[in-house]
Amino acid sequence: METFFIVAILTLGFLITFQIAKASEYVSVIRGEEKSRKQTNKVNAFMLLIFLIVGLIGVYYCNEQLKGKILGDPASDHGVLIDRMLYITIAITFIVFVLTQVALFWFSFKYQESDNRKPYYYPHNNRLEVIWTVIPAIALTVLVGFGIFYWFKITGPAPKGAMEVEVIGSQFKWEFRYPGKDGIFGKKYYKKTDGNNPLGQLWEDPANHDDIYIVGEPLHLVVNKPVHMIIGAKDVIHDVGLAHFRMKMDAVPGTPTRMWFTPTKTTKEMKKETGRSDFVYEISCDQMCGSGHWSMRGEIIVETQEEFDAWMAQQKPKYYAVFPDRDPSAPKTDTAANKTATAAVAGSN
Ligand SMILES: [Cu+2]
Repeated sequence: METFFIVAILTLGFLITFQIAKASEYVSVIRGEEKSRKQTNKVNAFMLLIFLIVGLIGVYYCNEQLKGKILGDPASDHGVLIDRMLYITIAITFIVFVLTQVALFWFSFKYQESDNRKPYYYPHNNRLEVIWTVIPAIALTVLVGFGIFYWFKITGPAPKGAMEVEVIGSQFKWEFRYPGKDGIFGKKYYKKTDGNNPLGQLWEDPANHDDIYIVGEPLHLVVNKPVHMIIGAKDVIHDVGLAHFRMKMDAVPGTPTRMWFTPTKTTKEMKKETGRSDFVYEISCDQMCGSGHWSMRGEIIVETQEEFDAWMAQQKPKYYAVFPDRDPSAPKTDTAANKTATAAVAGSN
């Protein structure tokens, strides 16, 4: 039904255009070809001027309308740099945009066909060609240079003492892993991935025994402490989108990617700053990754070190969920099954 309407509308549009063209042809025959052409030319020149004025007012109006709807100040150190780069780019391109558009439409109006003026044939000028090639090339090189500089900073080595977090995307959720007290991520092997071991952790690696696995709950970060994200994916390409921090990085299966930044405002501070009691930092998927792409919205809580430590103290390593009998905080029951499981794990070590 929808296709039928689209075809009907397109056919109707074509017919109307065709009829108008035919009608104007008859009119020009009646009025005289030359006179009619000159008149159309005048109308077109005037319309171009109107287009320029309405267009510029439109640009200003859209800007005013959407001003308050952008995200507000960035909440990370790199975000400040990224925003600065964005505003410099917007400033330069805006000046070029206004100058070229005004020149384009004003010239079309001002130098429209006139009986008192003869067009001057001016096909080529090397100097002009060089000027309008070299100046944009230099401007773009500077802008791209900024981008590359920040890219290397963001994807380069994180400062010493940065918090490490693994962020894994899959259809359609985010999973997080902290390296635990030893600060080392245990080894993984994708073939070990199953319902009980979502990241494919190798339990024989002792570094895995204290790794904290989080799913379906917010990621916790510490304010003013750099965080180094090691990013991966299990199926298709996803993308870690952290709009409030102005950070973004593809999550690629089989190829870990990384980025680091320092959150500069706690969630509580952002609630105050935005005046929204329901404010949360969001992690989105910025890559169209399938039918449930929209549902890959996760949350991040930025808090003080004390709050983070208190939260972390409540988390249990995934290892203990898989081998409950090895959990030192669990009540000890010396059953036969328990002994067998312990022996099996000890054997695999
Ligand atoms: Cu995704």
